[in-house]
Amino acid sequence: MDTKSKELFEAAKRHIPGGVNSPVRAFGAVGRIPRFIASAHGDRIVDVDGNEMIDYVCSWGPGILGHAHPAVIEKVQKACQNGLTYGAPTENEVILAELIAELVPSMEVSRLVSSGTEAVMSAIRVARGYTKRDKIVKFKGCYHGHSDGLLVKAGSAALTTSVPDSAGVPSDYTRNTLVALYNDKASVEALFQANPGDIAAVIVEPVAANMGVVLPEDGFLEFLREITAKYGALLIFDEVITGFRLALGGAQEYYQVQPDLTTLGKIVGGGMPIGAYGGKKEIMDMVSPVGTVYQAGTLSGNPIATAAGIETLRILKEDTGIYQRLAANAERIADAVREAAGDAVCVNQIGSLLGVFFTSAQVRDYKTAVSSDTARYAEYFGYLLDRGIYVAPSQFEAMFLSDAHTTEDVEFTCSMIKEYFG
Ligand code: KE4
Repeated sequence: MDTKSKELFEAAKRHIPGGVNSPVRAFGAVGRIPRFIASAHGDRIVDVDGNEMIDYVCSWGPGILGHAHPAVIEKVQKACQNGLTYGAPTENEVILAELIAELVPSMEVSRLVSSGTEAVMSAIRVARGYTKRDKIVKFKGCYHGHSDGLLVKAGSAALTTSVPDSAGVPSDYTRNTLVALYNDKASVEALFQANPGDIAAVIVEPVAANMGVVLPEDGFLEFLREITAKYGALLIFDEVITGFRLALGGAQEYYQVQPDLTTLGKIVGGGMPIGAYGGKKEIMDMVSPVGTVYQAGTLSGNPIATAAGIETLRILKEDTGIYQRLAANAERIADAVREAAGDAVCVNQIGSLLGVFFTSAQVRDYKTAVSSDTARYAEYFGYLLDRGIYVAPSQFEAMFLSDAHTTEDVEFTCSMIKEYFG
């Protein structure tokens, strides 16, 4: 039953584009009315019609501890008593920057912003300022937020031409964005050979989680580290999803590959709007007011968001057993899908991230990801939703686990998945 969601959706569409403040929330890819959420605690979310669901979206990643974690809420409520924002430096920002540097050693110096998009656009600007080069390399199927220069995908000319995949982005803004293929070393090599001395940076999701979940093949990340160093380009790990999720130190700890710059979002804010970018002091000293790369933000590092971020990272730091628990639950679900669906689906899982692709191909890149049957995924989504299980409303997103997912809820999820594939 979704009466109230339907009413709210109609009202929302009168004053908000598509009725949502972020496109994926509109459930367009799955052909259902989006559920308007009223509350969330632990691994459950409750919509405005009172439907309680087990949540595997976790707000697209921030919710690694589960919703409304008491200690985080307590810190946020306490911070609110002292005002919401000052537009001036605070102790919390020092504490969070120190925590980031401790947990992600490559981020010796970092700057807080208010979203992952802002973190990525700023890191790209720093890379260009530091190398005095204009071109950047991204990978088809990787998403790095909605800044103009990154809203591109390879055109039919494949790797070396890029056309904007959003209206309103002048082609001039994307001519410096080159597109390679994930897990395809030759495609990266070709771009460097065609643009020697012009590439400022390669930006990559160390685990791609925006074309569904696609893992880096052995040696791919190490290859990116080597080729960027060889050509004097910077390596940027976009860890907005993987940061503090794949390990306490993110994908760079998990894979033991150290980038020059890292972008963070989601978990670093504990559910409040925080993004961050950072790297070696030598590079980050490019950033104003020290250096000549300008970047600013009214609410950057505000006391409420930093209170949530600090408490979240503190809990993760104190209980690293969480990563084994998260992986065990994700593996349990991945195995259940494989067992039930056989070779009708490809399941990619790493740590607490998993992706279920309706294709018999082994999904290793954009091409194999888009070979999936999205209509079948929509049916799978609806079947689970109707039984109180809320997974991503798009084939090309990830399923997220939190530390609040109970064994009982994971087992129920597995039983419903098995019933679906029946
Ligand atoms: P935000 O600006 O949405 O905070 O972060 C952008 C971003 C940057 N880098 C990566 C790897 C990301 O996954 C994201 C945003 N992720 C999407 C989910 N795939 C956010 C959900 C949404 O767009 O509503």
